[in-house]
Amino acid sequence: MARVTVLMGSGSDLEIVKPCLQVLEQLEIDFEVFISSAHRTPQRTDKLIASALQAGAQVFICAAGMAAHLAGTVAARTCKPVIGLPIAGSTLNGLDALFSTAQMPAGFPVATVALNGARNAAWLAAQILALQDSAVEKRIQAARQEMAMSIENASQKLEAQFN
Ligand code: RP5
Repeated sequence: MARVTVLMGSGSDLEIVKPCLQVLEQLEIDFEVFISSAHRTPQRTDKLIASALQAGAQVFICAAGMAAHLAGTVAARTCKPVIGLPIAGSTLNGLDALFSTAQMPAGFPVATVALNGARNAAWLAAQILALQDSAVEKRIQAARQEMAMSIENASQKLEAQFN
C-alpha cells in the first residue's frame, strides 16, 4: 500500500523531483507518483487525490513551479499532511512557486520545503510516518548516522592534507 502520494504539475518537474523518490526508496517507504496539474488537468488531479485517500495515503508531496497551486489544491481536499515542493524554473527563479506554496490561508497548511528541496520533502514525509512507525524511525536514524560518518570522513581527508 502506498503511504506517500507524490504529485508533480508537469513532466518538466521530474528531474527536480527524482531525488525525492530516491530518498523514499532508500527509506523503504511505499509511494506512488503521478504527473497532474492543478490548472491543466483539474479533474484528473481531483480523481488522483480521491483514489489516493481511498487507498490509504497518509502524506502527500506536491511539486509545482510558477503559480504553484497543486499543494494547495490537495490541502483543500484532505486533512492529511501536505508537503509542498516549490520548483525553481520560472523567470522569477522560483520565488513565485515558493510564495504560492508557502503562503496558505489559515486552516489549510502546506509544509513547504526549500526551492527544489526534493530530498527534504521525502525526509519530512518519512518523519511524519515515523510518528507511528518505529521501523521508519530506525531507518531515519541509521541514515543520519551515515551522513555524520561521511562528514567526518571528508574532514579527515581534508585534515590529513592540510593540517
Ligand atoms: C507548473 O508549471 C509545473 O509544475 C511546472 O513547474 C511549470 C511549468 O510547466 P511546463 O510548462 O514546463 O509544463 O504547473
